[in-house]
Amino acid sequence: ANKKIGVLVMSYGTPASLDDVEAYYTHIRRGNPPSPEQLKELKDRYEAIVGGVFPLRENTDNQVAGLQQKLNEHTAGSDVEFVCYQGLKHAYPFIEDGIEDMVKDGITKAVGIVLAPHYSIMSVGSYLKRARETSEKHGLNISYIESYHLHPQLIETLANRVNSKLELFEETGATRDQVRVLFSAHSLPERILSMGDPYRDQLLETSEAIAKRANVPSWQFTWQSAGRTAEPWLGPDVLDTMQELRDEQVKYVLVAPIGFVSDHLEVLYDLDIEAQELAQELDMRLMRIDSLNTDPLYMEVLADEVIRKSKEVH
Ligand code: FEC
Repeated sequence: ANKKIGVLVMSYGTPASLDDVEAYYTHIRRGNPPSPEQLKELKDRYEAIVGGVFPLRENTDNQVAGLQQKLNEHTAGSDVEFVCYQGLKHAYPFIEDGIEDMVKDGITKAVGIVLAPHYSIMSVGSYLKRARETSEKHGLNISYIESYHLHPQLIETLANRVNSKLELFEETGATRDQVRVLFSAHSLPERILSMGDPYRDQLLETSEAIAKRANVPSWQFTWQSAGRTAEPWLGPDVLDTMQELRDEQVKYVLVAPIGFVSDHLEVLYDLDIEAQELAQELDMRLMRIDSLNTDPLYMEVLADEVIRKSKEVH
């Protein structure tokens, strides 16, 4: 291959060890260290998910390797070669490191994609801002995929996951319309709405498309994992939604965290531990769809977006 195209694959990042949680948390808080209580609370949550292992690191590594492999399959025999680099938002290798590694390797053209399908100025927008600043400094020609929340294969694989859990409910005696499907995503501060941010609308579009494709009779959208800051965050939170569903006599709930693509703290703790505990208290049966991780269809979505975008980089 004589045309090398760099692919900056961006993801949230996770600490390397429990000792690293303080530095990670301080980075998320834009340089403000957490109080000892806040730090303990976060460390406790990490310890609760599989004894302090940080699954997001391995999942991101595997996703990047999976995308590289899919891209190689697509370009076999052509003169183009894609080379993936990781760039993390809050951990090493940072977004800036990923770009600098490309430049060191002599790459002049690149595509950037985030392992999160929905655009918000506060999520994907901030990844792209940092990538742009660093690539401009180095004269790297790079184009970005901003969102892919309605990619047909993304909808297909998420609909399959919803369906297989609905079938599991049916096997245990519930009818399909007795199960309320809760599509969820990471909350953000409410002020994004007055900024005209597309995040909420894109999440609703993904939810609707999955519900239609999987023939989901009963669903709604809810937020989760809101930050611990003073300003108002988008609601209702999943835990409040579950309380409301109890009042509506809903007994079966399937949560589908469509804003996330991996198993990590916000899924393994916030849903599998915290929401699951509440479900027990409310005498509710709660299941969640499997995370995408290295799902071949998800790898195909990423490869398709990267290849399409690479044609715009001259
Ligand atoms: O498993 C892991 O180690 C990391 C799990 C993790 C993911 C994730 C994804 C998103 N976040 C988003 C927005 C915010 C905003 C704040 C914020 C704070 C935290 C904290 C932890 C954390 N986030 Fe996160 N997020 C993950 C983890 N997040 C830990 C700090 C403690 C806490 O508040 O719970 C608030 C920052 C501030 O104080 O100003 C805002 C969004 C996503 C989904 C999109 C993406 O993946 O980029 C949006 C995974």
